[in-house]
Amino acid sequence: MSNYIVLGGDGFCGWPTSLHLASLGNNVLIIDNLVRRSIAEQISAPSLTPIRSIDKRIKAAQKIGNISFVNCDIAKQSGRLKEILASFKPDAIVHFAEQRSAPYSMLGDVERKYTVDNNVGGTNNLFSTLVELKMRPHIVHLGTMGVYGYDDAFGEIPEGYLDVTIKQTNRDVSIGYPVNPGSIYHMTKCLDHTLMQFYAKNWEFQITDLHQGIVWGTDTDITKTDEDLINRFDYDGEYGTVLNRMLSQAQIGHPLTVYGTGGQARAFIHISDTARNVALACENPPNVGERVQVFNQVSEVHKVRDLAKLIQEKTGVEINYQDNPRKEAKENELKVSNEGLRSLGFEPITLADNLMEEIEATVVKYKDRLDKTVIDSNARW
Ligand code: USQ
Repeated sequence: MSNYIVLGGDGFCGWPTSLHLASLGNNVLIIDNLVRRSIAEQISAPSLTPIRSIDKRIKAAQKIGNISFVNCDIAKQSGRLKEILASFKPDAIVHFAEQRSAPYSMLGDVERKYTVDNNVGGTNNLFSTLVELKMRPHIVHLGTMGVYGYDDAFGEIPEGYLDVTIKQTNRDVSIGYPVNPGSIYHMTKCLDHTLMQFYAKNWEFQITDLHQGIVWGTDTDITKTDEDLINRFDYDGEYGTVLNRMLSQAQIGHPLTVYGTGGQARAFIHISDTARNVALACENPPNVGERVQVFNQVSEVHKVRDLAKLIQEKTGVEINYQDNPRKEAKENELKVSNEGLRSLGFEPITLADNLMEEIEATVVKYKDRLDKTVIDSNARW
């Protein structure tokens, strides 16, 4: 049994991951400031599923395993974070505690500053506090595929590092993949990565950065077992991710909101695989003194319009190709390696596994809670 802290363990990925880690017999402490809930209120876009209060969640989760919760803002409450770390003595810390919406980060001045201060400040506070405490738990950070940009300029996207030959010296070296963020949010994950390389080099931290694709689904085998464990489901213009959004739109006959031509190719992963892969990553740290270990946490690549067509075939709903509110390539090709996690036993769930029906059933069940007025995104860049 290991002691695991999950920063941001009340969120969409953090909650099912915390449950999974506890179900494996680990002692799990969730640290969260519940900001995802307050942002949802602020933008009037609560989860489609009626997620329970954190107290009710934790009470139900204790039937699954050893799991507890502390309210702390890691970006602002360094002193409190230090006390918690010193007393819990984690073997590994999973770091989800970041503002994770690209459109939200592009809404305006307040959101840009908040996203950078919260994400980069929180990551730095975590590492700096651990240096002070002379503690070196394995840090598993949730990064994003968006750090690479989404193109095939260098062929298949490798896991964090690119093998190149330096023209001037004719030497073969492995360098960090050139970053190419497409939003303030994605940029913070690039900054986090640089920060972590320094902490790994200077203070010999063992760090794994998981470059995750777009997560779809809502339930895992565990969240399904009890209504009090239900996971959040976002469909709004800022926090809903594309596949979940379109699946919910189809259920209410709302034309599918494809931005531009829908020629954007992106990598996808099911929420159950997020939870399982984080556990695999926790159990497999890099060696002390190694550079940051990067795994691409992705299952399959699809173009947005192909997903829309798939949903249209199943439901007959219209597709609305609308002006793209984002600055991104109209069309791109994408190939991604996921060799690292596969070598540890990852067997991806794919769209072909019929789990889209499960999401449809969830949407039908909570259809009355769906507010059409929050479907459109307010962000433009
Ligand atoms: N898109 C549409 N219609 C919509 C919503 C999105 O066509 O209604 C398009 C976007 O233009 C974009 C693609 O779908 O090309 C993906 O958009 P998204 O909102 O599903 O995902 P994104 O903003 O990239 O961010 C999400 C998560 C983020 C994570 C990232 C992984 O919110 O936390 O890091 O996916 S990745 O995209 O691989 O970088």
